[in-house]
Amino acid sequence: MTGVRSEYERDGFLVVESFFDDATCDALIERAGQIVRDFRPDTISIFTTHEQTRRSDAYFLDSGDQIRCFFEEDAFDEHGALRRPIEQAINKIGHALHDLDPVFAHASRDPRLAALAASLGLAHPLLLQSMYIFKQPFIGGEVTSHQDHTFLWTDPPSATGFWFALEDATLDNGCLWALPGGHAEPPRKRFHRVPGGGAAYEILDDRPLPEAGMVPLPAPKGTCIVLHGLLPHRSGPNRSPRSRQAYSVHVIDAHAHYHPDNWLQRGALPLRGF
Ligand SMILES: O=C(O)CCC(=O)C(=O)O
Repeated sequence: MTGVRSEYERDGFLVVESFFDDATCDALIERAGQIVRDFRPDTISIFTTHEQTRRSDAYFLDSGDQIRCFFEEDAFDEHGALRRPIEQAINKIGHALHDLDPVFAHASRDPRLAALAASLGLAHPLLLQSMYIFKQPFIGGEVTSHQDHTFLWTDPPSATGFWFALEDATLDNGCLWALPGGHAEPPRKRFHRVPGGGAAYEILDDRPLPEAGMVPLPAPKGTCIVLHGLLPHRSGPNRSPRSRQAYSVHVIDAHAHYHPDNWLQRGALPLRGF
């Protein structure tokens, strides 16, 4: 077993600095900026992982095979007007950048990523979803502790995240936090579509995910952090004047069963590997 694989299997995450060079990070930042500048919202959809407010609207639920922009919760004033230019108001873009956008597709299918996945024992990875997360200055929302398996459920569990810092991620601007070894925790809940429309959490184990022992993962620009699907992880709000832009791609195993009521469905868009 390689060193990185045993480290990943022990901790449930792996930090690989300097995975992307500055030019790649800058190209992704530029492309995301263009997508937002081209965005003409006729639907206001806000992304939050706070339980009480997660929106299960059609704009979100139908984004598995689309490129769609979701607003920050704090982007609007009490009258519903944007407080700031749209480029500084978007929380994230999801969820098929890796298939539909040439710049993101190129980076997502970097052969070095395929090699990293193979070195961690991921035998048949398929690229299921991608997200561009802005973590905007001053209003960047918190992402509460969660297990990615909750959202990308397969039997057996196989969701694995590849998260890239496109700018320095620090304690001040909302870097990731993770619980070393926490991937041994059983799944707490499953987010899935419900009959009649929408999606909801099914509680499987009502114990909260452990917070004690979580460590910050500050990540210089270009870092790749691999996250096991059962690993509790989170990120804090960004109240600093600097954004913390990141890109993430989640893969599942081709031989695992992907549930037909998972919130993320891709219609006719085929699932492909690296
Ligand atoms: O970038 C963040 O703040 C959270 C990302 C995350 O939870 C993920 O990619 O699974």
